[in-house]
Amino acid sequence: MTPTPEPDPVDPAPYPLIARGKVRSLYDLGDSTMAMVASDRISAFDIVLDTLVPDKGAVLTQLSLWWFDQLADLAPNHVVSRQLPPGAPADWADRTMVVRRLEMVGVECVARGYLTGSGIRSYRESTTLCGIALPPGLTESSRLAEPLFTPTTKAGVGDHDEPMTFAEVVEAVGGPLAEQLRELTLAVYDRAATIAAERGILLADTKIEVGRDPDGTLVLADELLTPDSSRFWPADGYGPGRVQPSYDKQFVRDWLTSPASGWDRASGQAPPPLPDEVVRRTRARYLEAFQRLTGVPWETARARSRADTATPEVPDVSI
Ligand code: Q0T
Repeated sequence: MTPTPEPDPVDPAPYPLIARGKVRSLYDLGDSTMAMVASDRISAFDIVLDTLVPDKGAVLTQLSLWWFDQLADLAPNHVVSRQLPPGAPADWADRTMVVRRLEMVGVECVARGYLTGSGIRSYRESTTLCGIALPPGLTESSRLAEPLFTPTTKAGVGDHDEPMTFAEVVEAVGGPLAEQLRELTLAVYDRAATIAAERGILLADTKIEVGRDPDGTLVLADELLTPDSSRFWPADGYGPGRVQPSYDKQFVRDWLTSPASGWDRASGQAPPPLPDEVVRRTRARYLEAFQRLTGVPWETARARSRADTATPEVPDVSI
């Protein structure tokens, strides 16, 4: 399978680059707006791989936009337009949103409904999570009695986010904002978990990025409720006491840790390129997650996105 071209960096860069994350980039469009462009890059074990997954950036962008619509009554979001900005490269189609520039909140806002990843590690060490005491007897993938706000610091590139207690969030941003962040994060989790459950998917946890507009209103930013920011588990086959298969990355992880890859995670070496078969199956999982959640097949959604975002024809008024 031929990977789609890298969306960024584009040479020559059409707009000034503001920020580059592992898989998304932000470009300055002026007037306090930015283009957020999602690449087809994929990470596994916290490493960005050399192999691209065709359409991943577009699928995750369209999924974020769908979630922003689903949650529009809970909070405003940073999306200004789905139109490609003038002069944008053709391969930005479907993977780009125009967003407003906000003052970002310096806390990673996480909600968890199940205990996994750093959550179960913290529980095993201290029976607590972000300073919250948990009952005994919980295990890997246990459902929590109620979803928890488990904020972390925003680490720099290469560093790991550290859990914060609620008191630490209060120290960092003040009591009123800390309360608002907890309330919004849990409201987003509750709504999304309900929608996902109706479609046979468990939302184990999610991380949201929150900004504030000039009057202080909280605004949902970045991507929302994608497999890169959240853990989605197939509901059938769920059971506590074991690690659940990842909806999207399981084929990648399985192959990288199998003898076939020849890669040793502990070696510090870059992982080898993924075989076409692993790329194809991983791409199919992203498309399946998109269709299961939104109810719309990916090809249909892409056709609609193209129709909605195409540069309008200038009417021909000449005689
Ligand atoms: C941001 C102001 O690194 C990041 O993104 C990489 C693409 C995270 N990040 C977000 C912002 C946003 C957003 N989203 C916004 N609406 N306004 N800053 C900056 N970095």
